[in-house]
Amino acid sequence: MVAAEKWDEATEIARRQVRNGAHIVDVCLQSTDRDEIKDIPSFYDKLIRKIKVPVMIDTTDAHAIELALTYCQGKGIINSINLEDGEEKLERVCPIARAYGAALIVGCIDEDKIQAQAFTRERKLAVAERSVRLLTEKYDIPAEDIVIDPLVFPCATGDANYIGGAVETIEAIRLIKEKIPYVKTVLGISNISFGLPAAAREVVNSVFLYHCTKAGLDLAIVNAEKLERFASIPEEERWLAEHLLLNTPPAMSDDPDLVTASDDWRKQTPEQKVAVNQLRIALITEHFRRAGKKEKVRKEDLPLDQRLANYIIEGTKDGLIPDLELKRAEGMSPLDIINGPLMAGMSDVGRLFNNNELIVAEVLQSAEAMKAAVNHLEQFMEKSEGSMRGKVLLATVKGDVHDIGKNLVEIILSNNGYRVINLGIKVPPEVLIRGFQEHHPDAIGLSGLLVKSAQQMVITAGDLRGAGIQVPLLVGGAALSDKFTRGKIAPAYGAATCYAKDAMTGLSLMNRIMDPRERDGLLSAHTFQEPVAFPEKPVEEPVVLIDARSRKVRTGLSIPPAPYLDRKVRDVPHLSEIWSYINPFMLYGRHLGYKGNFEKALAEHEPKALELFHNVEEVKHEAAQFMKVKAVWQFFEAERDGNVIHLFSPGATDHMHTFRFGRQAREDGLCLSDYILDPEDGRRDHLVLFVVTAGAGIREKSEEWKRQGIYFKAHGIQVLAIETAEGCAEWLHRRIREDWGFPDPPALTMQERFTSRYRGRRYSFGYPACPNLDDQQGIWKLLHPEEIGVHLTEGMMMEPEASVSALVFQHPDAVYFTAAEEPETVGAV
Ligand code: B1M
Repeated sequence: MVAAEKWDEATEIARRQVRNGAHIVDVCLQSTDRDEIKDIPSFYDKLIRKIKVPVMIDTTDAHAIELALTYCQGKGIINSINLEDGEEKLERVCPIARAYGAALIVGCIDEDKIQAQAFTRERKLAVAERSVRLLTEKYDIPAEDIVIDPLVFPCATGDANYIGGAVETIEAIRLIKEKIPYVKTVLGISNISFGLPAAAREVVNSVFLYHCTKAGLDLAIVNAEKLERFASIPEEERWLAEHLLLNTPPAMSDDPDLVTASDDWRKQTPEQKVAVNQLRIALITEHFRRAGKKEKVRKEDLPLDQRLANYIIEGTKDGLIPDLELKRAEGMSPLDIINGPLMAGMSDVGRLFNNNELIVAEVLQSAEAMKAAVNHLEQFMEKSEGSMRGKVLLATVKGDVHDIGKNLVEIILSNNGYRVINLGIKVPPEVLIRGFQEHHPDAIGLSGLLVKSAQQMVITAGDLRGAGIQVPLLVGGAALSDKFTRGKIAPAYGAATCYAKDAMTGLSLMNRIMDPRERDGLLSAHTFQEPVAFPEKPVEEPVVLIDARSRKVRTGLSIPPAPYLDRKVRDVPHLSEIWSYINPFMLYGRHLGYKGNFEKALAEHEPKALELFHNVEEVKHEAAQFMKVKAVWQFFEAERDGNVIHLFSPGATDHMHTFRFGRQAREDGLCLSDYILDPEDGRRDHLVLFVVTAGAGIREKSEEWKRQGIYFKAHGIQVLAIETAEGCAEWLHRRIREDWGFPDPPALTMQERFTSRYRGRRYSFGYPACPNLDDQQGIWKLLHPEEIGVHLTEGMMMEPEASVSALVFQHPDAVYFTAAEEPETVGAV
C-alpha cells in the first residue's frame, strides 16, 4: 500500500489495530526503495485523522523523526536510539525529543564489539543503567520519558547463540523494573517466534508476552490482529511454547544428556542447550503441523460471505466495496447480497447488542457500513428493486420536539431493510393519518420524551383508530412504560400496540411483525381492548395536605443577599469548559452505551473506552465549529405563602408571578416553597430562574450526517448537544452559587458536583419535585428565553430539544423529593 501510495488503505490498518485493542501505533515508513521524508506528510496527514492514540515513530533518521513529530497530537514516542555508536544517536535525537516532549525507546545495545546487542540479563541491565544515566544526567531527558527495550532474540531458529534469550529478556525486565525506577520497558514481541509456522508463532508470542507482562513489561509492540488471547490458548500448546521459551529439558528421554540437563538454561552444557532447543522446536512444529492450519483465518482467507458480514459486524468499510464487487462478479444480484451476507451481518449485530457485546456507538458504526454497502449496490439495482422488509411511519407526537430517540430508531430500522418514513417532530394526529393514507406502512412508530407526550400518544392512538387505522403501533420514549402502553395507549388504539424500550427492541418487534410465523402471536399478545387494571397502590391513609413548612427545613437562617437583580443573557463561549461539566456516565454510558466505569477504563487505556473517547472527540471537534451555548437567568425576590412562592420585581409589594407547588403526601412532607426563607428586616429571600440551550442548528447538522450515512456523528452531535445543555446547567448553577456568595469548596470534585454535594439545589419543571410542566409558562413570562432562541411548544416542551430550564434555591437544607401532583398554576394568581 505504501509502495502503491494507497495512503487511505495503509492508514486504515492503523485504525483496525486500534479497534483491535492497540493503545499506541508503531509507524515505520523507512525503506530502502522509498523516500521516507516525502512519504511522511502523505501518510501521517491521513493517519492522525483516523486514530487518536499516541504514535511510535519507528525510524533511525532524525529528520524523519522531527517531521513525523510535527504531525503528532499529544505525546509522540521515538523508536529508537541506543549506544551502538556511542552517544552519536543520543546527541542527534535527544534535542528533538526534548523540543517535542517525545518519549524515547532505548535499545540495550552498546559499542561492545563482540555482542553489541546485550544478550544476558546482566548486560541488558548494565546497558540500560548507563543509557538512563546518560539520558537523564547529560541529555536532560526525564526518566519517565525513557522506555528501555531489552531486545528479543528468536528462540526457534536453531541458532545456538540465541538459546535462552527469552529467559534473559524476561529476567532483564524484572531487573530493570527493580533497579531503574520510573523508566518503562518495551519489547517487539514477534521476533521471539521467528521461523515457526504462523499458528505456532501466535501462541509463542502470546505465551512470551504473558511471562514478560508478569515480569513487569509496560509496552509490547504486537500485531493486535494476530495476538492469540493467552486465556484461550489450549493447555497443551501453552506447555509446548513455555518449554521452548524456557528451554526446559524433557522429564523423560532416552537421551541421558537431555534428562540430566538443568532446568536453568545457563547451567546446561552447550550440547544440552542445543539438544533441548532442537527437541522443543521439533515438538511445537510437529504439533502445529498435525493441528493443520488452525491459525486464525486471515480476513482475506475468510469465505466472501463471511467477510461481507464481518464488515457490518465490525463496522468497517475497509475493503468493503472491492469485496462487494467480487460478490457481484460471482453473479449474485445486489438485492440478494443485501438480503444475504449483509443482512446476516446486521442481524448478528442485533444479537451481539442484546448480549451486551456491542454498544450503541458500535451499532451505529455497523449501520454506517451497511449504508455504504447499500449505497454502492443501489447503482446496480433497478429503481423498482428495493430490499424492503417492511415500511414504518415514524413520528414524534404533537407538542414534543424529542428527536434523538426517534432518529436512532430510524437509523437502526432503515439499515435493517425497513423503509422508514420519518415525519419528524410535533406531528399532530391528522398529519399521521394523512401519512398513513399516502404510504400504507406496515406499522406506525410514535416517539415522545415527556409524560405529556405519553398522554398525547393516547389521544393520537384514539384518532388513528377513529380513522380506521389498525396496523401495529410501536411506541417508545423516556417517560413511557410498558404499563402505560398496555393500560392507556393500547385500549385507546384497540389494535396491537407494542412498547419498545430502545431502538433494537423496536427492530426485533418489527422483525416479528413482518414474520408470518410470529405475527399473529405477537399481535394478539399486544392487543388490549379494555384498559388493563393494574394493581393500584394500596390506598394509604389520606394525609391532610397542609401548607405548613416542613420541620425538616430550618428557618431563621440569614438570607444571602442577591448579587444582582437584572436579567442576564449570555452566549457561553468556552465549549471545552462547559464540556468539562458533562457527566461521562450520561454521555458515554447512558447515550452511547459504554458498559462500566468509563473514566476508569479510559485511564487504563481500555480499547473500547479509548475508541469511544476519540470518536466523541471527533464529534466535539466538528461541534466546536458551530455549536452555540446560550443562557438566560435572573434573581427574583421571593416570598413563601404556604405551598406557593410569590415572585416580585425589586422592592415591589405586589407580586408579579406565583408558582404553586405540590407537597410530599406524607407526614411533615416537603414542598419547594419551604426553601424560601421568610423576609428578614424587610429583606426578601430570592429564587433564581434560568434557561440554557445548546440546541441551535443541531437538528439540521444531524439530519445532514444522517442523510450521508455518517450515523455515529449524526447521533453523536445530538447526544453531545443534550449533555452540553445539561453541562451548561451545571456550570451556570455553580456560577450562581459563586455570585450568591457561597462558592463550592475548592476540593469539591466534578463527580461530587454531579451528585449535588453543594449548597442549595436546582429543580426543573417536569421533574418529581415540581412535575407540572405548565409552570414553564411562568419562566417564559418572566425570563423571555425566546431571546436565546428557546421557545415553548403547545406541549410545554422547549425547542430546541437540547434545552434545560430550572429554579435555583439557596437553602442549605434543599434536597430532591417527589411532590404530590398540584393543581396547575397559570399566570399571576
Ligand atoms: Co429530561 N426528562 N427533561 N432531559 N430526561 C426526562 C424524560 C424525565 C423523565 C426525567 C425525570 O423526571 N426523572 C423528565 C420527564 C418527566 C415528565 O414528563 N414530566 C424530563 C424532564 C422533565 C425534562 C425537562 C422538561 C426538564 C426541564 O428542563 N424543565 C427538559 C425538557 C427538554 C425540552 O423541553 N426540550 C428535559 C431535558 C433533558 C435534556 C435535554 C437535558 C436531556 C435530553 C432529552 C432527550 O433525550 N431529548 C434529558 C434527558 C437525558 C433525560 C433522561 C435522563 C434520559 C432520556 C434519554 O435517555 N434520552 C430522562 C430520565 C430517564 O429516562 N431516566 C429525562 C435519550 C434517547 C435516545 O432515549 O428518548 O428514551 P429515548 O429513546 C429511546 C427509547 O425510548 C426508544 O428508542 C430510543 C433509542 O434507544 N424509542 C422508540 C423512543 N422512541 C421510539 C419509537 C419507536 C421505537 C422505540 O417506534 C418504532
